[in-house]
Amino acid sequence: MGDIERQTGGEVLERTRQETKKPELFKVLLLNDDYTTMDFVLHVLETLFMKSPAEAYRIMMHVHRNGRGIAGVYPWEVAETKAATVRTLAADAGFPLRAAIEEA
Ligand code: TYC
Repeated sequence: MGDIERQTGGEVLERTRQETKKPELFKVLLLNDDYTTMDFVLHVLETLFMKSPAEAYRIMMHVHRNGRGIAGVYPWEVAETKAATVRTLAADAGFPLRAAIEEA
């Protein structure tokens, strides 16, 4: 008989410690501003977030009208990298486009 069974008279021990599982997926959000061109946002959505032209247009207009919108949903490391790349592309192009990450 194993140690645990000896100690518990054969009962199955249950794990009592609370397992706090980290969320698996994160939304990358684009934030609206008054200076980034619509064309640039479309370019980012098509090339970095791999959206079709129609879907990119839909997301861009949603952000334009509502202030923010979801560019994509990814595991943590991918979401972080995509958001960082948005910031680099925007800064290089001289636009203030911002990206944020949120639990999905
Ligand atoms: N509001 C911008 C404009 O009118 C367009 C825009 C859309 C900017 C989405 C940022 O995340 C954004 N040129």
